[in-house]
Amino acid sequence: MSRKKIALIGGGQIGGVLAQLIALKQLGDVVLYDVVEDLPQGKTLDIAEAARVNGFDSKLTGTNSYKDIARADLVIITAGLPRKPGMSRDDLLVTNAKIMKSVAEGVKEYAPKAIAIIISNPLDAMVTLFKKVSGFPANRVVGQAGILDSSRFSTFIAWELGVSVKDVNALVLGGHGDTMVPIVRYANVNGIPVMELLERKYKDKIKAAEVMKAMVDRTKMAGGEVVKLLKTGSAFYSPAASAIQMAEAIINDEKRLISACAYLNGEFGVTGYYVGVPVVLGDTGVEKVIEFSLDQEEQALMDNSVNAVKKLVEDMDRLGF
Ligand code: TXD
Repeated sequence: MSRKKIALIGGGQIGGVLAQLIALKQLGDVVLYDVVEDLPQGKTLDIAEAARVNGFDSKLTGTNSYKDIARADLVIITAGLPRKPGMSRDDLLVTNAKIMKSVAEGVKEYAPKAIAIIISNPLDAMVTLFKKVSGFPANRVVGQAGILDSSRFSTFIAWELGVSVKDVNALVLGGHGDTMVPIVRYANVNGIPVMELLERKYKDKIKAAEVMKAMVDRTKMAGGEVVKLLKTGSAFYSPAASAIQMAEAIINDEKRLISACAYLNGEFGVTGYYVGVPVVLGDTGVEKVIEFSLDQEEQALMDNSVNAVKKLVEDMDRLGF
């Protein structure tokens, strides 16, 4: 059996970590594409030269030509600028939309059967644009945000409760922006509701609610917190790790139920937009969107987040993308 071919479009911070993780996990052979000359060649050479030490056989190729992504099974797209301190993800719209349009054209021409995972920001709009320009069916175009946002929320809960994050399940839905929706009601540690654990810890419902609100707020702002510290770019280790979980689910047909930016056809009251929702990921891409009942408050937060996504997509349309 030959290895899967995984094309990474964008060889910056996230692209580099993606290439390394794919090799370490032997998920497939990597083609790293970037517009900057020599950059992808240099990164892949560096990673490949550690093959003996890390013990992998994956092949890594760096390129500035779309021809080299021909017939890729999976394409992971990080092309585009990251935020600088003080910027919102939405501030990247115009620059990154131009880049995403050219990427979608390249992928459409050379890897028309691939499944595409989009990472570039503003995420929900970039996924929408890739789908529009590539003409790929909706199940083969998915965005990464929900795994990372959910992982951030889970991490803060684990720190607060002093338990292993491996036992924490906490889902974040909605757009990948400041309006994202951490689902508090179902957050649990091995099935035990987080709110109950907080109430027992603080012996005070109001204090427990305040602690949860602080974790929810930190989750929503977590990307910005890293940007502020790094000063020259945004988070890259955790977004790469999150996209790799999606790549593994697709390549190994794992049917993982995770939060991802998927096309909605009436689910959660939304039609015709890409938004973060629970999906089942397998070897055909998004196999199912999983719906569950939101309570009134959650639905209001979801509606607010969907409206923010709609506004961004409308702005993009108005700008002619
Ligand atoms: O969870 C998430 N979805 C995210 C998304 C979490 C964090 C950051 N996220 C976004 O990913 C971020 O806001 C950016 O839009 C992307 C990529 O972030 P990264 O940190 O990897 O940015 P870099 O290091 O600047 O890398 C971007 C690369 C860089 O090497 C450019 O030369 C390249 O993109 N680039 C292009 N590649 C291909 N084609 C074109 N046209 C192009 N233009 C620039």
